[in-house]
Amino acid sequence: MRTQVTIIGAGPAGLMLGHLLHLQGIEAIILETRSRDYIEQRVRAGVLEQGTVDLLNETGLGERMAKEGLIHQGIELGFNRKRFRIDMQELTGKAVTVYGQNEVIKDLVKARLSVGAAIEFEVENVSIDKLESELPIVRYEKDGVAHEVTCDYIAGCDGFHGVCRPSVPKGALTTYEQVYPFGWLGILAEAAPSQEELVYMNHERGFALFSMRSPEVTRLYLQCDPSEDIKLWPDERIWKELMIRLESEDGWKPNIGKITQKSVTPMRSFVTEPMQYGRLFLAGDAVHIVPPTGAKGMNLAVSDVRVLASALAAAYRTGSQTLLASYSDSCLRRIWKVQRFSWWLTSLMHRFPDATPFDQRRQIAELDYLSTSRAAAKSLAENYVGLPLDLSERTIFRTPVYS
Ligand code: RFL
Ligand code: PHB
Repeated sequence: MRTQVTIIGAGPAGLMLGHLLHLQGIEAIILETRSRDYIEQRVRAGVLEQGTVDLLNETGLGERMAKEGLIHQGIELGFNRKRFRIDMQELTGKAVTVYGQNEVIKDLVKARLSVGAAIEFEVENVSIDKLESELPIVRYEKDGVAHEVTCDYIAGCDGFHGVCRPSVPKGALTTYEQVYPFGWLGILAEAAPSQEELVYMNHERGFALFSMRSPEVTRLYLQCDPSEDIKLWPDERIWKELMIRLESEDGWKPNIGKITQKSVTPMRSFVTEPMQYGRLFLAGDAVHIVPPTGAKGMNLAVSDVRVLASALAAAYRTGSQTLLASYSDSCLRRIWKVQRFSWWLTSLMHRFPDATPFDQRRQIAELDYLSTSRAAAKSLAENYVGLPLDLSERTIFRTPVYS
């Protein structure tokens, strides 16, 4: 089979890339190891930056999000059983939208299938070859039958455990990584959110997060050991711990309901550079991971493929590879800022096992500063709602421009 772009992975990166390429008249096939049902039910991220929301709206995918998404103009942070609010709307003029990643996936899959564009689910043994040539090859099996796709470009959107990044010859990529000594135990509960905005709580027993998915469903997280055995956490233990960590002086606490999903996620910061090798372009979790504290993973995946789609479109339109050649540098500059923010918020809100009393006092002082300084609150807010994506940005050093 011959196509223009082979996209490996039907997560937010792969599906959004397929959608953007389709709008440019570029043909692509998406290969995915899991079933449609699996990727549409997989519970993951929930917070969309304004830029992600704008892109979904501008490309015709915003209808259900407009009805079911919850617009959040602020978030709350807490320490010492007190909460304070960061008014993102007032500080930046922007907001975020709470809409499950799996809902975005459903909208993207539906849009793609409705125009008859290809997604192959439940493929096996995917491999990539001839990355340095102008016609790279992708091989896979489906229902026991071997297939070979020849294409112009391969997009490696196959997540952290995918095959694309490990297929690049050793020495061509450099990895930067930090693994955290904790993870998140996350639950979904059939309980109405007890307040409208998210609460990030620093507690001496560990971080806790109050979030939501809909007016009927609360999403909650607890800092835990990265290898925590979920079997040791019956529902009663989870609720007891959540109440201890979240309950605040004013009496606020989450509503309790039936737990419908439970999982433990370890946390890491990870970047591989560059994001290109020959005709292979890596995007999303395949090339970078952020700890979930800043709610950035899905948004970064979407912003990568936005840059990649415009570079591919330029290559097909003009024959010039210039934008493709600068894809990695353009993305990495923003990715590292988002890495910095995600690491900073993670470091601020979690208890580290080796933290000294000095470290803890410093954390509390920083939270106190955030709650009293407009400059500090604004810095948090502008990162949380999403840094601008400057598609024309090319130079690293220039006169500072502050907005
Ligand atoms: P994905 O979503 O992992 O998709 C990769 C897809 O590739 C498939 N695949 C393959 N397909 C073909 N061949 C192979 N050999 C393949 N190997 C793998 C996989 O089945 C999968 O379908 O990566 P993508 O598209 O880069 O998207 C990244 C996001 O999913 C991820 O960053 C976010 O979910 C991270 N994240 C959050 N991001 C946010 O923006 N806001 C949040 O609030 C947020 N919260 C979270 C999160 C991630 C979490 N977990 C579980 C990791 C909360 C959690 C708990
Ligand atoms: C979520 O609702 O899943 C969520 C919200 C905020 C985060 C991370 C995850 O920072």
